Amino acid sequence: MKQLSTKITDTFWNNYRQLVKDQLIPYQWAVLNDEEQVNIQRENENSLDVAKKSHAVQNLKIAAGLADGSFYGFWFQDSDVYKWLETVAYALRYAPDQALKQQADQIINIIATAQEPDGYLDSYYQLNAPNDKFRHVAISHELYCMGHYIEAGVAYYQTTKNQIALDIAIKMADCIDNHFGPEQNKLHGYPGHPEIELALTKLAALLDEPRYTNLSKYMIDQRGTHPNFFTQQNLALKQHPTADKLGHMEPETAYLQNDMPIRHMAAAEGHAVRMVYLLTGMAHVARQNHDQALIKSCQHLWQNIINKQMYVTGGIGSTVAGEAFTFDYDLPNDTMYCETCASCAMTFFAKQMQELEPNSDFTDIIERELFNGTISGMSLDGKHFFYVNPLEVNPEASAKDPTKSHVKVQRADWFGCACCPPNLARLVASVDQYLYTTTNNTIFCDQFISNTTNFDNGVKIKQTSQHPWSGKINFTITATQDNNPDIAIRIPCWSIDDYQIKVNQQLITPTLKNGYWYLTDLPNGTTNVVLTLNMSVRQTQANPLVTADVGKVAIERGPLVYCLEEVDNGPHLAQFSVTNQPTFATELDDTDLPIKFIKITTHGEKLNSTITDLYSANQQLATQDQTLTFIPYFAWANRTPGEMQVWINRA
Ligand code: FUB
Ligand code: ZN
Repeated sequence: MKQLSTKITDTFWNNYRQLVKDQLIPYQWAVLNDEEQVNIQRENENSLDVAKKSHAVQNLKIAAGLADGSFYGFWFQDSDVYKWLETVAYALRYAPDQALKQQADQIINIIATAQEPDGYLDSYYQLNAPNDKFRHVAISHELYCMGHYIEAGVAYYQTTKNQIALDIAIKMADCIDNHFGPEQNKLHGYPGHPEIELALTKLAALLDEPRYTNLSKYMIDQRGTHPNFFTQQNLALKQHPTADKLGHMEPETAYLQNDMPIRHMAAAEGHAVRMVYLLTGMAHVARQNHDQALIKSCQHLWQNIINKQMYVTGGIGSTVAGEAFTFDYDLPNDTMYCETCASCAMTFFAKQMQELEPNSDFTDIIERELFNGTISGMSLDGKHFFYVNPLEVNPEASAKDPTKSHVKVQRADWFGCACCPPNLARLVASVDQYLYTTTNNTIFCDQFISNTTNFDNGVKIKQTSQHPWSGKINFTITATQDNNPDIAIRIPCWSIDDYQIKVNQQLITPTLKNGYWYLTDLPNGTTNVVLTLNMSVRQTQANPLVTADVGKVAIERGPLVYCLEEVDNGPHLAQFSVTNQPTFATELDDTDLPIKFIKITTHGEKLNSTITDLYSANQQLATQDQTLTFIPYFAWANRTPGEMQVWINRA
């Protein structure tokens, strides 16, 4: 069974999707073409020289022989253009636009011209080190860039049937297949930055071509084997010093997820985006190949991440050092990384896990990512971005403590390493792909985002709600053929103890399977289902092993995580606490932000900081009443810059 067409009718998500279509796509295009004056932020104290411009389109034009000049920017700059193209592919599905399509067709023609006859394309190597292709793949990002093109080419072909877009992708995949694999004359390697693995599975699925799945599987299984491929390439580089322009990298590390075969890995490790892109590819290969052992590895690492290494916002990556996972329960709130790309990656991974075996464990996480950790990466004007998504910010610390220089208080115009904005853009533009999962006999309703969707067996589902502000979700399900599928509706973990379902106005007593309620024996005609979820404000606690959160709570309502901001509450948020048995009030925010949201208030306490001594023994610190105002985490940093805090003390 297949999801044929989806029209999103949701106020919350249509606002974001229009923002991507009307603001972000043209803005990003202007930036990629160096036509927009942007102030590019230094990522942290130790980052390389600040970039002055993107130059990403120009790099491709130069590689295509259509312009003069030299390569500029990060060596994986091509991927920014490809992610833009992928976003356009999705946006054209909900907002057809001939001029935009022409722009995309033109860049595809440039990309086709830049591609070498054997399918290779990487403007950095073509312009800077044409004899050193695939000689230093631990660092080079050639496979990462081509992976991003393949994803874009597949999506653009699916939308427009542009054959050139698909042919470029096929030629790239064939080029990689000709160079990598178990055969004697090929490289027995895999990329430093996973991405190609998941891209190949998408191409394999589109073309029904097992060769690409096999190549992806080969790279997954080669990782962490001996002799170590990167070590061998490093040795060979000594004979070809020109290929070493990108510097040296330890060849066998947790950072690169190649210190052991991935099937033996007990915990997610290393660079967070790399780890989770790899897992996304693994889950897809595991499904395509019915590889039970690989499924087990995916499940194991999934459990490790969501139970021990994930922030309440859905963020992953606890340290700036290597943009990486650290160890179980290490979730510091003010030094973390929580890269926007890593939350996007978790969404991709969760979707692949859901496709393997539907379970609300996966779709709950997709919801957490969609409503919190991903969209916090973009301002409400669609033109400013966070790379790092903190759970606690003190502007003075960001300015003066070098270990917090990556924790920004305001979103930036752009980045030298600009992976995050286009990643978020492609996710928002493709959010319709996360609403349903279909198996042979069941349609799983995974997310509560208003839409009308047609399935290939004549079933139509219309979902309407004011979610995430209201918990009442209406489903109108129309079936017109015999042998109707079951309809399974997710009961989110945050409402599992208190929800109500009515079918054609009749209250029913539901039983759940893997977090879903099943409507079986769907009759022809129309069935109305009303799901009412519990939208009470929740005080969420962390496992006591998370030292950063001991004695604290996070405020949540429905799928949203909330936070305190200085602009509403005044400074010194660390002195604030919620009372033992707080009552929460909810009301519509009356500021003039472009998104209307529900804010939460409660009467809390603040430590009275009249004490002047740094330390004072045996004194009870006085407290004063303090109204606490919480706003959704995704909306923070859209007003006067200041402190922000997700976890708050409990009195
Ligand atoms: O290396 C390419 C991208 O740059 C990664 O995915 C991000 O984490 C950033 O390091
Ligand atoms: Zn990123």
